Amino acid sequence: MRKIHNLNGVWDFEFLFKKNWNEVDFSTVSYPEKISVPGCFDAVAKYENKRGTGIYRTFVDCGNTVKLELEATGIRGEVRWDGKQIALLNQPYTPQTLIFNAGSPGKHELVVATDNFVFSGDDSVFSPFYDFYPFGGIYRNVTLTELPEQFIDRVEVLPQNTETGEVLVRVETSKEIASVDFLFDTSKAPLSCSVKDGKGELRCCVPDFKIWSTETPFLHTLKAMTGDDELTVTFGIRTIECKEGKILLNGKALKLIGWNRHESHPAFGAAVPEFLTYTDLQLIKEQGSNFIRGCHYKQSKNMLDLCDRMGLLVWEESLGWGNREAQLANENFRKFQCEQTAAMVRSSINHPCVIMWGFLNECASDTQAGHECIEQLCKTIRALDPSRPITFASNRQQADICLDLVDIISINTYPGWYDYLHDDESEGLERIVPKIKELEEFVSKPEYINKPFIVAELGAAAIIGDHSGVQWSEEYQADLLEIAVKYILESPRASGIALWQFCNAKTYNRIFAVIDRPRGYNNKGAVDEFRRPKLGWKRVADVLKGNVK
Ligand code: ADA
Repeated sequence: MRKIHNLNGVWDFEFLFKKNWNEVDFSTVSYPEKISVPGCFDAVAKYENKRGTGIYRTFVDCGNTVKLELEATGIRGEVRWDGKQIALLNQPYTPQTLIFNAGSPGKHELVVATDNFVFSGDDSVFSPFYDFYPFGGIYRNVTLTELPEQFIDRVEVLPQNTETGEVLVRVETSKEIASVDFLFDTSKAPLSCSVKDGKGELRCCVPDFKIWSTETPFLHTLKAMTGDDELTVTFGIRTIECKEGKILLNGKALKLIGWNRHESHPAFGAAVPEFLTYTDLQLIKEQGSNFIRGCHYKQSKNMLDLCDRMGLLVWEESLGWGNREAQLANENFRKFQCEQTAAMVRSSINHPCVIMWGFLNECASDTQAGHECIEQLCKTIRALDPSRPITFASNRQQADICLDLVDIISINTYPGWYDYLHDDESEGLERIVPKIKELEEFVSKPEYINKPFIVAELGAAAIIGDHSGVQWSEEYQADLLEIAVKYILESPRASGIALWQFCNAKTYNRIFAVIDRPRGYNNKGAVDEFRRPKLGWKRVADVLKGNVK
């Protein structure tokens, strides 16, 4: 039988200021402090805004074959087991799963070194020009599972048909397993699936199934069993398709109204705890919104589990921001993008809340290198999951040459904000509807008319307490959000909008931050960084509840 060790808790810790992870001499590390896992070391007051490497240590009583799951760590680093390096870490926000022999049963040392340095090379995974902060630490859950000799590695359930309850079950196991039994929560007897070279597949109908939808987010479970191992996964039965310019959930056209949300909080950095995630999602649900774009990286398992249960719809995208042509042409960068995007899809595939995959926010999608890179990413995703539409948020608008590759056209636009620098606020607000109409006309060209269209970002900053009525005031932000949401609700062409953004989020202190990111924050949240609502938050709620005409 497998034995699961939850490794969240207090670990030994040392911070090496200004040292990269690969400059660490592990023989001299003395762990003078303790720190929480999950957590970001640079959200702890002492290390706030400092760059360096955090070295984390814990001990685990285990042995033989184990699976270590690190849900997310800082920018770069390594994992060491009993003093030896067993893996490199270079995919922030991406789950790392390591299966290895832990040695004989007893106490073993686990060390994770993780830094928060960014650099601007063409193959860099997190560049200093990204508009969100590169936190360091072990900022999501850590578990270690002792596996039986023959084990089930993963189980995927892809819903196929909401009338019959048909699903496609895919299983991966260790090599010697010849068959796996499956039991749904509603089954009377198990079904058997044969396995060859560690892979098996079965199409079947879930008995007495119930549909997953935003109003009735019903979840099923599937238990996979073999020899002395078993693994249970949760899934939902729903379909998602794009047809004639619309997005259909369970065959019905959707209007997506919601928010871009960063996993960020002053007290926790990127290690947003489950209770806070729940409060965020509850606010969004209660507002009447139904959609979250998880910008701009893979979302935490806690967040997706909650959205599954609450019936919120998610656009999940892999890490990227404003990547330039030279990066998109760089082989290492492309390899990194494909690897982390594949890891995201494999990790989130069973979540019914995820209704579309994305990547590379605002990249150079007006270039040939962009076309090649996006084509590779689409191929990578479709090979793993043909069931969900693909999109990316473009800011190249009419100059974009990659829209042929995706299922949904998504465009970021900031009318009334970046295009407007006068002191008569009404002029700025007058720009919103014409701008969205201009984009709608563009996506109504014959080659795009059958693809759904989403406004993936639109918003304005507001400083809580500023009631001047001009840019940066709560009133200006509220008016701008109201105009955009009202228009999208009525528009026959647009399938939705992800407003920018749910909460204020920490970004870098550098040139553009001095000009338009006061306090080192992106202040376009409709709630501030502590989740205190601005006027715009309430105004969108009123629009969605029909209280504003
Ligand atoms: C871009 C980007 C966001 C954010 C936003 C802004 O559209 O995708 O991450 O930086 O602009 O606030 O300017």
